[in-house]
Amino acid sequence: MHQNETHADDLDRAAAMLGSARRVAVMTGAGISAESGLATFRGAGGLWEGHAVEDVATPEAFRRDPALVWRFYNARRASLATVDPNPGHRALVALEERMGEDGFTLITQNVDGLHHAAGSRTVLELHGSLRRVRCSGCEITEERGAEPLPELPRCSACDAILRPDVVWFHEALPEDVWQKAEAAARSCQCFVVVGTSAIVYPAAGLIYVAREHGAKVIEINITATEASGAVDVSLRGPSGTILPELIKRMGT
Ligand code: BV8
Repeated sequence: MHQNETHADDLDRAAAMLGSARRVAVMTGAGISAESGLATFRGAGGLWEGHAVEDVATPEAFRRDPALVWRFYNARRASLATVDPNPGHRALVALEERMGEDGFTLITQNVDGLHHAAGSRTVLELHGSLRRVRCSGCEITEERGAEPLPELPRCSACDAILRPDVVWFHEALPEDVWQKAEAAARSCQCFVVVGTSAIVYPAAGLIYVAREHGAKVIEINITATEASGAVDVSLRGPSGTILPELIKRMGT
């Protein structure tokens, strides 16, 4: 059987798993936003201005050199103003509409807000949002979209330095969001993991939680990942093409 026949068969198998599930959970990573023009974390070898992301996206880096960390985040916030959701994000909106509110949970590691922009109604943002800032003093949070911020933005209430409202390495994920994501992974019959290298924990652990609770796991990625050995179907290719094709094969 040559390549695209197996690919078509895999798409049909995956569509059947989705179609027979009462509850579906989807977890996305930076790969779903690649076709919108946003860099992934490990695509550029995980480097930014020669720094490993794991060295910039940490509370220690912020304490040591807040201006450097803000340069990293302001550069990414600026790119948000220039990108739009792609057909992969929109296919997940269609899947949410098809499955209904109780039958669908979207979990994302991404902080780019593109799922919201595409029209997804409930999005569990495990790692926070680039569009929100939080005061490092009084903790208030503000939606600031993609508007340019000063090099060292300060809180209008207490004048302490603001930080991006994202989860840095060595920080705990928001407890309420994590609980909902874990519950969805435990109770779904089909777990779709899209565009993640499945390296970052505890997010990547959700794949194994779903599997251990009997869900069928579908992976959509342009390459194999840490999780590929644990999935039921691997759909190799760009999520902007695969996701719309998959939803189409679910039939009416
Ligand atoms: C924590 C926000 C503890 C900031 C991010 C075991 C258990 C628990 C923790 C750990 C553990 N082992 C290690 C840790 C520590 C650490 C960790 O996981 N480190 C890794 C590097 C090993 N985890 C943490 O620190 C977490 N916190 O554990 O706290 C704790 C508990 C209680 C109390 C106190 C502390 C916090 C992790 C969150 C870090 N923050 N982001 C920011 O964005 O700047 S993580 C960051 O990586 C992003 O969120 C990103 O989404 C995420 C994962 O990366 P991916 O999304 O997978 O992106 P990547 O580039 O890697 O891959 C892209 C994929 O897409 C590739 O596979 C590619 O092939 C594919 N692709 C590309 N194009 C396409 C495509 N696929 C389809 N279509 C395409 N077109």
